[in-house]
Amino acid sequence: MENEIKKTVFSGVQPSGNLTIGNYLGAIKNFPRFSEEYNTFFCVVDLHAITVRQVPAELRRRTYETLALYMAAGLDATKNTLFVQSHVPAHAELGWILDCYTMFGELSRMTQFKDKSAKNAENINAGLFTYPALMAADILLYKTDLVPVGVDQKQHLELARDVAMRFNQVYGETFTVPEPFISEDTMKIMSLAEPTAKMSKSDPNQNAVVYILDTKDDIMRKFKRAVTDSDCTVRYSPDKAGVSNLMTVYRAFTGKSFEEIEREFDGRGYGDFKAAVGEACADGLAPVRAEFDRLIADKAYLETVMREGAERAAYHARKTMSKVRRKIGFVN
Ligand code: ATP
Ligand code: LTN
Repeated sequence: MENEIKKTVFSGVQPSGNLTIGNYLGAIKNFPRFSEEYNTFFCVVDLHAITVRQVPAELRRRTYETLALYMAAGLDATKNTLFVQSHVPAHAELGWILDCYTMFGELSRMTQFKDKSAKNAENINAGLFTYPALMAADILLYKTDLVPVGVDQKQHLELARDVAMRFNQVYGETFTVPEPFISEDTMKIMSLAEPTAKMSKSDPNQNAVVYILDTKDDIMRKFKRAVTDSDCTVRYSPDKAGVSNLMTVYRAFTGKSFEEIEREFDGRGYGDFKAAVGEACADGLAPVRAEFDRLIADKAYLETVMREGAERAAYHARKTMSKVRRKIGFVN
């Protein structure tokens, strides 16, 4: 199963809120396709989540839920290393080391930092600032070749590449320089209320966001209310952000092309179209939800998965860390 010839995939999701169809279509749904041909690591990044204040009991619950959602979306725990970031202390350790090879100016340019600082003006902590160096550590610990993420993470990936190359230049070949894998068709799902902004799990407007675990009624209602425009034709176009976003969701759940969708709804109103998007989304998520309900009821099993995942991850992380320590000049 695991061997040296296979390339490595790593990705992470924060247990910082209820996961959205943006997280699902942009990231998690794409993960299982790598299971067979790659060594895969999928991590619940709880260290990242505390860059924004979390309620302890909720953080713990969401950590289980995120792991269960990984599996409900099709990740088999025997074929993928599924684990929780804080269970492998090497992440924090390499994170610190990479802080010392990441420039203040680089971190200042990160748009996620700027966005999150604006949203959390009362808590602009140092962790929020150095977040991308910890993310680079996650990736570089496992000699990762490919990182499947939504397009919002592209800038962080570029930073991880720069840090890896910088370190390699100083100390000789140490880290694999990773590539992003961004699925073109679902790279950015937009808010239903404000279709020019990313759909985000931390959006305070619940109607703007469809959660993976929403009921069918909620899903239908949210799509029904989604912001569109006054022109009433289902057509994909940059000046029709709301409709185009709904078409993107519909395409992702049905496999139909934009041309097919335009033909299907030719001469029909937005009412029909929105109901169809809601149906397709609810139907697509139903099996994920059913499997999630089954998994979340078995905490002991989830804990076994976490423990075994952390052991496997730690084994690989240890190898990288001993190399890094030696190169830097730490006494063994
Ligand atoms: P937050 O709202 O707390 O900033 P988030 O919803 O952006 O969180 P993350 O845990 O930061 O979620 O992201 C997990 C993965 O989901 C990342 O790969 C990210 O690129 C992807 N992702 C998040 N939102 C979207 C979206 N709207 N469209 C496509 N991909 C997304
Ligand atoms: N920064 C990511 C979550 C994340 C991640 C990673 C993604 C943390 N570490 C490593 C890919 C690889 C986010 O905010 N979506």
